[in-house]
Amino acid sequence: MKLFVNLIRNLLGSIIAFFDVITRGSKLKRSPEEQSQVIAESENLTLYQFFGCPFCIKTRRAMYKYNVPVKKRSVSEGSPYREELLQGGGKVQTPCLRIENNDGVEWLYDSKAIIGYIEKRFVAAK
Ligand SMILES: N[C@@H](CCC(=O)N[C@@H](CS)C(=O)NCC(=O)O)C(=O)O
Repeated sequence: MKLFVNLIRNLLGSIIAFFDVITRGSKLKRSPEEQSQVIAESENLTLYQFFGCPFCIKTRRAMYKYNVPVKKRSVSEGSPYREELLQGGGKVQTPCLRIENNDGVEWLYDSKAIIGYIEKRFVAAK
């Protein structure tokens, strides 16, 4: 039963992910200097996610649109990043953004909160 549910979930996720890719618009354009700065700052960000999770797709879509290249870690069953997320953030819920800054590490859950953070840090203020 669990296998069947996972199969359906992955199938639906793949269909959504496919439509996500073919309906993506263009990326936000910045000057080369500004984009280099964004790339450097996003080194400290990691998105813990599932490929087919609709909330993760929404979050990845926003990151693509805002041209913020955040590295991704899949937390599917058996992945070591699953345990990393559980230990660090406290629960296996995706998406979760790991933010490393001078004060330490913050684990930000919820697609809306993550997109808001990306907008505030990389779009609104620039
Ligand atoms: N409100 C959350 C919902 C996230 C959510 O439900 N994610 C699912 C995967 S699609 C999940 O991690 N479920 C496991 C759980 O909540 O424990 C968001 O927008 O990020």
